[in-house]
Amino acid sequence: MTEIPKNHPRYESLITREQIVAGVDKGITSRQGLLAQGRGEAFDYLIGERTIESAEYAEAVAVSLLLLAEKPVISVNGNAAALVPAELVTLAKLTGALLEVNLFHRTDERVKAIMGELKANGADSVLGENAEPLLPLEHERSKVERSGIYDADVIFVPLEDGDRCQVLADMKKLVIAVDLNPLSRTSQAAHVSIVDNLKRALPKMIEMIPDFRSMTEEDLWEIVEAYDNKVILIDAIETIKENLTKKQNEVLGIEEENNEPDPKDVKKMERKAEIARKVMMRGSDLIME
Ligand code: PTJ
Repeated sequence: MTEIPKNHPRYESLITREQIVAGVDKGITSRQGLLAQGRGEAFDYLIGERTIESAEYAEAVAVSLLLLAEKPVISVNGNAAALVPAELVTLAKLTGALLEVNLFHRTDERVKAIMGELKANGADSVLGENAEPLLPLEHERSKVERSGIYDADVIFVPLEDGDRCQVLADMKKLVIAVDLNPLSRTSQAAHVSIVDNLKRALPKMIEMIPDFRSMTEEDLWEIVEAYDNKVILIDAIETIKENLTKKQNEVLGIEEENNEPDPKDVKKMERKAEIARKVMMRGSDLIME
């Protein structure tokens, strides 16, 4: 592993690269996963390498759905296992979700390596080894376990490649995706698209859980019903546009008016049903039966 000095301006990003490379070395992450990480990095740069407010809202809705679900499953691929193995295990334990390895570049060795990594991080059991081609897809992602992803009502897919997300949605499952690219097929097909870096999204979701657990089911449903995924996608795209314009103005030497509200005046989105309703007064486009 290359030694990265803590004061390097791109420390976080470089450490993440090292984690992904280590994942490849351990047989967890595919070589294609390196390319996926590069694409993610580029979008993270455009988003501003921070959790935007709409992503935090999507994370809150995701937590609500996972707590409400009867059979939640967290689908794990090679990138997620390299970047956030402990957080995936914690999220599963706190929400009662099952963990299942599901890979695009599937080999038995990689499935076993990822299961081992999750177990080394505290998972009691991990599905994926006995997967069968149960999804209508022509590739290896079709292989899921009957008692896992196939039977799930809510599926959390941190990092995906698009078409399985659509298939799961067609099967009337609620899909939560984490993808830094708001234009990707995954983001467009998921019911809840978290446009954030996996490494920021998972800790934030875990931090929210104690508050959400003290809410009634009715309150959690209110949060879910008030949610409109299109608004979240539009906000992410708008953020990218704003960041690009800001950079363009910097290059052109155009001084911007300071329209930024004083941080003291910005009311943090409280994770409560009433606030969530006020933030996005839109009808739900989720399939809720
Ligand atoms: O482990 P496997 O065999 O299942 O393969 C996994 C990869 C990632 C190779 C496969 O799913 C793939 O090819 O994915 P894509 O099509 O490259 O899509 C990856 C998406 O994830 C892109 O839209 C990236 O912007 C996004 N992304 C990459 N890194 C992160 C990310 N989103 C959030 N957090 C990240 N760290």
